[in-house]
Amino acid sequence: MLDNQSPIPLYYQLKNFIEDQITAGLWKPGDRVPSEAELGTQFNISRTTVRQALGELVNQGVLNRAQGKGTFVAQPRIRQGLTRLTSFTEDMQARRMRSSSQVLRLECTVPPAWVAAALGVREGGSTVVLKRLRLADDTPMAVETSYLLYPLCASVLNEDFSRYSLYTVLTEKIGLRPSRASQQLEAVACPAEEAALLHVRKGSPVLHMRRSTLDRSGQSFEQVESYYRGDRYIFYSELAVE
Ligand code: 16G
Repeated sequence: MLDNQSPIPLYYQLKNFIEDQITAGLWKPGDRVPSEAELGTQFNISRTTVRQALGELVNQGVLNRAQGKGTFVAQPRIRQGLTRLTSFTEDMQARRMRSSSQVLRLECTVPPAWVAAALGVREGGSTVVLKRLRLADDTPMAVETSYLLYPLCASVLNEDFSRYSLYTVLTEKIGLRPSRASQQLEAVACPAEEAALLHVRKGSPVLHMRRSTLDRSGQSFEQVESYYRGDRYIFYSELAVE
């Protein structure tokens, strides 16, 4: 099935073949991919060639390797636009996925310096901190820590965020409607604590984000720090000249 005479390298032809199997739905997320030896025999190519094809697909996140178990077709990633201000709950609803949260921390706290500066909290002043593990269809996707203005948001301390959306509670109970936000993201190696929560290896690539959310008057009421799984998310934006 691979063409020896083609100027296209054999490893690249095998890579295309595997991607075609996945696109056609013949190999499904979670399916085990044939071993290097099996693919080598099937296509009459060397194991080095097979290894190169599989290695590139692993690096691209198309396949996953599980130590001692083999190579598997990766779960499809969530494609998340970066232009609309939405909540995790809304994002999952739009994909017909079930969102849920584990509340890891909800209390009044003295915030880190970057939060205090951004929210205009005086030295020694407090914020409400809400740290959650966010899950989609029961799979851990992100760890989010939100710092909220205090005492304005004090009533959220009594809410059950394993069931309710923060943005819904802020809008309906406090009249704080998220209207604008600025957000930055960078790739980092996943710290140990977040790795355990997200079920990824410590040091694997994750997207570290900070968001500053403003209300209609332009006041920032929320500073968020999040770690999103690099193997489950693609962030994209559309660009135009001007
Ligand atoms: C999103 C936001 C987060 C916000 C949360 C509210 C990012 C990258 N994401 O996950 O800032 O706090 O939505 O979600 O910052 P909720 O209304 O579903 O609780």
